[in-house]
Amino acid sequence: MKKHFTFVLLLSAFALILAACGGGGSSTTINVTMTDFHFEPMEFTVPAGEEITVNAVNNGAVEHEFVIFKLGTDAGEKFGDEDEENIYWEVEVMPGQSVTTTFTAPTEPGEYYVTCGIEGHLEAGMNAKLTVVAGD
Ligand SMILES: [Cu+2]
Repeated sequence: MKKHFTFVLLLSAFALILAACGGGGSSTTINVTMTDFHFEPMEFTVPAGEEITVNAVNNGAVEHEFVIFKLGTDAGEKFGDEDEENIYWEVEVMPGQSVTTTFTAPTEPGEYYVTCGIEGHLEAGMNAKLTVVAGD
């Protein structure tokens, strides 16, 4: 009897750990911290076509952006005017500020390129990846 109880406890603990890690699943919330010059975390997974809440915090000393590109496009080696047409969605956050906003995730599953559109920030390492997965 005691053994069985321990086993159930272990299973519950395992399930909790899986839930805490997200189990590799998608989330309708993106929590991102921007610094000079980095996104933390650098990978996000969201369900296709859902409304996504973005909580973006800029802990840096300069303005930053979270720019999602259309599927199959990226900014190349630097962000320029020619990249504007490839932007799917973006938000800007002033230094020391935080912004909560929403956008609708793309309906097409895939890996979407994310960068900061402020000059020089892409080159400094501000890029990330948004993975869109098919919903239920
Ligand atoms: Cu930036």
